[in-house]
Amino acid sequence: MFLQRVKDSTLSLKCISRLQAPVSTTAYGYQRVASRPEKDIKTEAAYAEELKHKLRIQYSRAKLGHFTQVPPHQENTFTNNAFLTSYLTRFIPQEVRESIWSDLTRFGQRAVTDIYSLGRECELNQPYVRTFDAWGNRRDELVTCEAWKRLKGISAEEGLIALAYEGKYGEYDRLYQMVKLGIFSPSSGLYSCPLAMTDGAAKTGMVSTSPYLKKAYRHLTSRDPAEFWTSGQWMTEKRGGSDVSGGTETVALDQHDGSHFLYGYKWFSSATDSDMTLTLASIISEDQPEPKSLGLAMFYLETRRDDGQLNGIEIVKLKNKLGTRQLPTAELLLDGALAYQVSDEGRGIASIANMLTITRLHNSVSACAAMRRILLLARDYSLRRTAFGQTVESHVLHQLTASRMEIIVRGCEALTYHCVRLLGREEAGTATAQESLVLRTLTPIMKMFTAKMAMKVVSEGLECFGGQGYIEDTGLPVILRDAQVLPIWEGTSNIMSFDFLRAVMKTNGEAVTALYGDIKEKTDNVKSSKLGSELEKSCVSVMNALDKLINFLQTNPESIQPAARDIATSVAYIYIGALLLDHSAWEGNNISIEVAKRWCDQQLVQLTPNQYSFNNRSVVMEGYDPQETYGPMM
Ligand code: UCC
Repeated sequence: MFLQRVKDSTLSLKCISRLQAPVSTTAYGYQRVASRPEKDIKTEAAYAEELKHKLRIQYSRAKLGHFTQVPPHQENTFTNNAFLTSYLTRFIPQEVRESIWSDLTRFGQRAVTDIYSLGRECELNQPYVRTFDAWGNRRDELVTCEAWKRLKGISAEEGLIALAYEGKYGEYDRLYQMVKLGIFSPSSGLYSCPLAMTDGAAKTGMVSTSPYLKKAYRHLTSRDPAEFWTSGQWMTEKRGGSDVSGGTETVALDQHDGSHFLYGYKWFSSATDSDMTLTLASIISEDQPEPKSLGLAMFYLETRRDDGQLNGIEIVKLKNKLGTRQLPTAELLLDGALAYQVSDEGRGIASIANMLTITRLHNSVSACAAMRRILLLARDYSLRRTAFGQTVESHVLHQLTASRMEIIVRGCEALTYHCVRLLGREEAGTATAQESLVLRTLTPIMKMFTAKMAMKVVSEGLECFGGQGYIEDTGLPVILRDAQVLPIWEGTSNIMSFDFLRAVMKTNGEAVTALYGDIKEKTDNVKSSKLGSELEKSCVSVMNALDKLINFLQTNPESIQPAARDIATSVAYIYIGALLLDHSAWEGNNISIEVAKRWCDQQLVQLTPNQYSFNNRSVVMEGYDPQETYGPMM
């Protein structure tokens, strides 16, 4: 009897193990159970169940089924980006390309292997502050994971800041650096954020005569991890995220030896572990306890003293953010932080604005990179995932949806890398006056437009994964959560729209003339190219839209404030149209022609004139009753 039972159970175990049928992999890697017909499996399963019942075996594996989903595979984000590689082939001379291409290709692979793992580790081991030790001593120790520290070293070794300042490739240095940063950004666990501010500070140091900033510049642009510094940009205070001049309360007490002690509260200090920072304060002295009306000055400070202690800084708390959780963003109390004035009094905002141009460019590079990342993942997944009997990529509606996303991303990449190219030319001294004006005018438009599109494309991208796009441990939702900072950080969309108007006003309209001339030149060149007749209609659409916009600006000065966002958005659509046409005339293949035509077929002018004079406040406030509010939201 006993022997019979052992024999039966051996049989049953064999049956169960046979249920784990061999799995084969298709060309695109999705798995299927290959060898046995469904009928046999059912028979064996039923037989095994019967045996288990008969032998009174209590334990059973949960019935999870045989199918598992295959995750998307990561592609080389450089070599597999058809638009960017074509763009660089066009604009970077062959001898420079030969020198940098292998580095970008290698880095593209690294970004989806070891760097990706480090970035993911930063998301899974988020920073925290150990405010006090067990004995009640104030420590303010910011604890970051090893991966975060390693990413700092990698940033130095890979020259992610240095590349822009080494002067090796002249006007192509910036493009090379920003392409590399774009590869790094979506894998970097948000280390791209401290790098943005570091780059901004390096640029400020490059153009400054201050010995403090000169010293900092050497560290910020170093390739040696032991020497490399990152910088913060502590601009935001409780009263003012956008209104910096009206909201900065920090004061700098003059020590009459060239130094100041800063007292204030910085409300959003990202990259709290930076080595130095640039910040703003009003100057006071013992004889002058109230700030003078001159306005803010810019200050340089190192975050730690020589003994390693924080420099008159207390980390009050780390922010509990929707995304970018890998990044330590803190509220900081400045309680006598030793700092050095590095701009004239009243020139603080104008000086820190140098930094803003760079950080806003980083914002756009990150926006493009986030969109490209989700598109590449969705593209790969569509080849592996089967629904309704077909792979997802073979459904025509999916193809159209994904192609629309691709066109938006190409438009954003065209605008962003065009601005990068102009910056590179400006820094190398080869830009024309018109190019510098165009760069100043397009920077806020680029920042606003790419950030907004990133939210749209990344959200749509998650939808390509169905429910999986909503599941945290796929590593997908973090892309959306992190992208939401892009329209907010470094100036919201409305502030960017006003910054565009600021550039126009400050140049008495010359900026608009420069943009007009630039767009006209591009479309004229396209019309006289080999593809002129094919692209003629799209060129006319761009110029008609531009004329309509300029006519509106000239005839509706009273509407310019409420229309600021629509104006900025229209400029983005029109300028990108010209860029894509220009590129398709150069490239000449069916895909780039289709992309350019489809872009220009959209409504390029986004003005809504009859909305500007309406009392829009009344729409918003209808139904608001202050008597029926029940205390602050906690
Ligand atoms: O709040 C934030 C935290 C968000 C959440 C963070 C979570 C972690 C994120 C990590 C992500 C990776 S971020 C901070 C957001 N705030 C800003 O970015 C500031 C937004 N505000 C602006 O951009 C404003 O437009 C200001 C502060 C730049 C300017 O305001 P004002 O006071 O009205 O300035 P003015 O008087 O118009 O300009 C002062 C001078 C002028 O120079 P001069 O005197 O020579 O005429 C301007 O021409 O500054 C010059 N200027 C510029 N120059 C102003 N803007 C620019 C510019 N963009 N480029 C060149």
